[in-house]
Amino acid sequence: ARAGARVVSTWDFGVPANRAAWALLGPGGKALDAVEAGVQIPEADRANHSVGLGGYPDRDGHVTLDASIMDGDGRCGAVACIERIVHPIRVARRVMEVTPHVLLVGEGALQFAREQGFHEQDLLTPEAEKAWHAWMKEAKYRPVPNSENRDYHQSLGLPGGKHNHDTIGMLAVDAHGHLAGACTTSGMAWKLHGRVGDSPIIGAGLYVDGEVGGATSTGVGEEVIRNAGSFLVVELMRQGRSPQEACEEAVRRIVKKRPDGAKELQVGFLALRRDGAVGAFAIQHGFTYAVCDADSQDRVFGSPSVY
Ligand code: SD4
Repeated sequence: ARAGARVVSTWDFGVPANRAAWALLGPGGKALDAVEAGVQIPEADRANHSVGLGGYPDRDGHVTLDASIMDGDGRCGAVACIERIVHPIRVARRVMEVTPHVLLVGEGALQFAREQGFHEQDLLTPEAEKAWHAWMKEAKYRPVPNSENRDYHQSLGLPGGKHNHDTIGMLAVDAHGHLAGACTTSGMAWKLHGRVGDSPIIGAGLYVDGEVGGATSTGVGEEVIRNAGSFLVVELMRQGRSPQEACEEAVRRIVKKRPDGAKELQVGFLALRRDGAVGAFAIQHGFTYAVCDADSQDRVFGSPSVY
């Protein structure tokens, strides 16, 4: 039997994002439209330092964004290292719909966005700039994963540090049984200019197969790319694992490959099977995800973890 519509997303900031997605899903809208609308909430939120506007810059002061979108029928689009556009997810969808390509990067992605009529603006907020200057003073010149950045943020006395802010990955199934997913981030704070994470890489930060389900990830993108994480989760579900078992196996594979047991790293996976079943698993304690359906719009769950 087909379950009703449902949308899930990473972290507690997924709650308002899910609500925006639900405004379309609830009345019978398409999963693809819902996820595109939902992730635009954190993209436009200045107080969120790991997605879109207000995101922390790279070590040279550029805010560069990564985003991808995928439909259950296999269509997908993405942009990586794009600057000056508040809603990279909308550009990703245009890449999917009006070009023969899947992924546009950097200057070329910005040029395409301009041609498509997107408005440009400076994405570096005074607050993010202040954090960048403070980081430069410490002169470590070392990128920090967003999941570790919380304490750092708090130590600077900046607001927002108490929350688990990171990439938003969102997966939805609509009332017609169609699946879609979206993923968007400003990536790792203080990263090298040009660094691309997992979020815009189809199969790493996001993967959706309408016959099976979808998966998305958050945390240190390099580890997710190395292990083709979201594709792995979906393939494991195809082979019969539950969404929970699939997320756990993908996390354990990352941990197993690290000589230090990934004690310092955070990676979390979130999966939605086509029947609406949800799973999540992370390396570190503290990963949360939000679930929204006809029964309840703003539930947040703590994911189980290795540590
Ligand atoms: C990335 N998964 O770009 C994203 C977000 C991040 O620490 O930086 N997490 O790797």
